[in-house]
Amino acid sequence: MEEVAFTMQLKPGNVAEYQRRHDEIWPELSEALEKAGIRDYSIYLAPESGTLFAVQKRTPDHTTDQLPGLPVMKRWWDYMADLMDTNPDNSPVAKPLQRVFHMD
Ligand code: RM4
Repeated sequence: MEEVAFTMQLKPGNVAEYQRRHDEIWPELSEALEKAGIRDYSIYLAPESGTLFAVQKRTPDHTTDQLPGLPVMKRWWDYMADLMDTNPDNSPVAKPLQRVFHMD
């Protein structure tokens, strides 16, 4: 499985609400992410900057490129848009990270 990592950005003052919404993540969204081939997905917060660091594994046959077209993904991004830096379509601004070290 490939592993990808990227950053997203939380707007100031939204940590508790961001945490709450993820604690109550919609089961249909988790299911859609899983169905798209995402596994072992974590998001970490750098509290001093509000930068979110996401890391996830993807199955070899993943279909994550189709996620932006799914109604449940769009609804979730609309719902989260007040808390995060977003693109014009309300998807979060996600900046890919380059792996510079790995140890098994
Ligand atoms: C995030 C953001 C991501 C989504 C996760 C579950 O805060 O919306 O796109 O994958 O929630």
